[in-house]
Amino acid sequence: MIRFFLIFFLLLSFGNSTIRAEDGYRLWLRYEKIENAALRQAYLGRLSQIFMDGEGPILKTAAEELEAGLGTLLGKPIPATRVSGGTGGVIAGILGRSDVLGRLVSDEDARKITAEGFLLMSGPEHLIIAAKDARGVLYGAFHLMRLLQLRLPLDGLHIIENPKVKLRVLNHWDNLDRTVERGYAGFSIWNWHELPEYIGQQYIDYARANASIGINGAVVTNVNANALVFRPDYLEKAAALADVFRPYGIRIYLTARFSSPIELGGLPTADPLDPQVRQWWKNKADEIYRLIPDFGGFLVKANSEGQPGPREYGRSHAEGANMLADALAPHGGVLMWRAFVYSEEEPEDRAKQAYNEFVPLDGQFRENVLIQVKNGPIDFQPREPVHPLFGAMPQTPLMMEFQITKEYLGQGTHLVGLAKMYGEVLQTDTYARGKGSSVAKVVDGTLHGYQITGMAGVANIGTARNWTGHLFGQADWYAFGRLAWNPYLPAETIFKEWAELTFTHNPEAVATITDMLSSSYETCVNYMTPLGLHHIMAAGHHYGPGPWVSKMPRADWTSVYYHRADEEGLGFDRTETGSNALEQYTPDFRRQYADMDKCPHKFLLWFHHVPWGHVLSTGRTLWEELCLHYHQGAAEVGRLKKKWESIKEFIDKERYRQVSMHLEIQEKEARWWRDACLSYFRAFSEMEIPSGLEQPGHTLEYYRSLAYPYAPGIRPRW
Ligand code: GCV
Repeated sequence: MIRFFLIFFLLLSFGNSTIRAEDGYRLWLRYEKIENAALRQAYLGRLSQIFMDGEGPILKTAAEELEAGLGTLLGKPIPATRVSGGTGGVIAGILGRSDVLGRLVSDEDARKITAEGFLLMSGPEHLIIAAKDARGVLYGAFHLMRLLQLRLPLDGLHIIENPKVKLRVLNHWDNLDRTVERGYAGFSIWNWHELPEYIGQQYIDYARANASIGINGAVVTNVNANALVFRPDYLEKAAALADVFRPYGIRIYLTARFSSPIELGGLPTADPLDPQVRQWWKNKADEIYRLIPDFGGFLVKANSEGQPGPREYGRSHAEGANMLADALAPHGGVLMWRAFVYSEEEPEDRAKQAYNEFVPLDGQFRENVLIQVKNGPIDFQPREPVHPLFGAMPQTPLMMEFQITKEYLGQGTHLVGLAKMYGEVLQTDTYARGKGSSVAKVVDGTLHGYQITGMAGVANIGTARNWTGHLFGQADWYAFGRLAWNPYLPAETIFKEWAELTFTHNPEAVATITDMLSSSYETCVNYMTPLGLHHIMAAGHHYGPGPWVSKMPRADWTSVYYHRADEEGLGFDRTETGSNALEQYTPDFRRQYADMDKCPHKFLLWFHHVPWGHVLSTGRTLWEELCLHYHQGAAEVGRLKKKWESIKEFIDKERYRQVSMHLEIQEKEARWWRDACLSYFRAFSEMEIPSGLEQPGHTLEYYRSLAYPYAPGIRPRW
């Protein structure tokens, strides 16, 4: 009897330890059963079975996803079969191949669907998912399930959705040793050591999650690249990942280290005009395509921050890029070449260098080259004006590079809804072709008629059980996918969707989460870098404030280079009297920022060196305004916490706790940012923090003395 109880007890405790509560692993794909029986019945009227018309790995995925997703949502098995002539249920497939769909979809609708797009249309007893290709069917399937997850009606449904951007790609800054540069969610999800044999479930779930938001490419290695990935055994590992991604419509890409012909091929040079070098790359591309027939192509960081490149041989970025593009072209691969370039010797304002390097090359790149441009001219700062290149390269496809991981926006512990920032950038008018030339129109190709278009997001994914470390980091991954599909989607729409898919259907809670995400971006800018300040974080790991950083191997890695605080004032003069970086923008764009008194405050110190006592349009001096912004930002985090607390009853325990703990850290760190920065700038302004505002709790020396050598995400070779 005792033995029986012992076994019973052991089983019970083992069972308990393996039953997981809501831990975030399921992301926005939770597919909880629809509680409302009448609604379930209404859905079942059209979704009682699935006719998947056609074959192939991606259609098979679509069928399986529908079967599993609808089955759980509707609480009843929904079997998928090949089309058998029936008319009820979901009828999904590729137009032109299916008689059934051909009869149900009008020519006019069929004409409107483009590559990877889909039609979702409801009839009396059926629901059609029609596309021109298999990916379109898969995206349509996920869209349908999103509608159900959002409890939206299917009556009279008639949606045509086409992706506005062709390459929707995650960039992983993941190293082969599993460290992640600027990664705050643990180690890399790619376990290269165990590949190709061991295929972790996370690879499959990663692919599903991406497909569900329309992401169709993944660069799995760091732009600070390692030539080893081109060694045959590593290529086999990459091929194994490609096999996992393929059924989800995702292509794999690799970063190409420009010096690979030397490091791996034993050649004496990597000169892009050298015939042997060109042949080496051609052979390497052929070898890759033999293993991975749908390989996407290469992403390259060249002549930047120590990475090798064509400039070492006196060749231009176009010559370097074109050599690699030529190797990929016969296989249909693309080359993504980064514009994040600044020279070691260049005394020029860093914000101007990429423009100077690339604009003269406009029109010189091969057709399969995209230039990948960060959203702003410096480096993913909390807020930057848009990169001047977006208004200046009409003949070269420019792809957007956003950072999803929060290197400069609170890393792994701050809640900051990045869709707000992405939207602000995408909606900015470049005036490249007169008013209405938004960055979104440049990126989606409508402004200049680019043939290929793309958007890249530096991933925030790691081995953390909830994928992103901070649970709300999932919202940034989700938002990136949704905006890459449609750069015009309002941030609030995305946040609302994510809140409901991820947490609850309670309208009050959804509204609160949407509000938290929407306001958090401005909040973070205020407590870190208000009024156009930038790059004033601690050196190396970029964790926490470091406006005093002045000694680094290069001046443009220091904070003092960017804020230029002196007894007179604060800010970087980028007008005619300073570096004149403003000149790189179109005249209409420039006009908004040239005059210190008219410049929008959010970019005031980006473009101007403003005297401390200068009275701004608010009636306050620069110093007072600065103090106010820092204080408002820190206070807002307190309000974020209160908002989260107000919806406690609607959130499951485990995830509620995770977010609460991170909000505590954020509040502490926001105050740290505020007090450290104001203590530092006060030494220049020689003015007091206005009475009525909380004074810093410590001396400037104390803030300067804080050191965090093991802050995560640091670049291994700094
Ligand atoms: C991948 C910044 C980051 C680096 C990053 C670089 C880049 O400098 O701090 O970690 O390197 O941008 O985008 O290449």
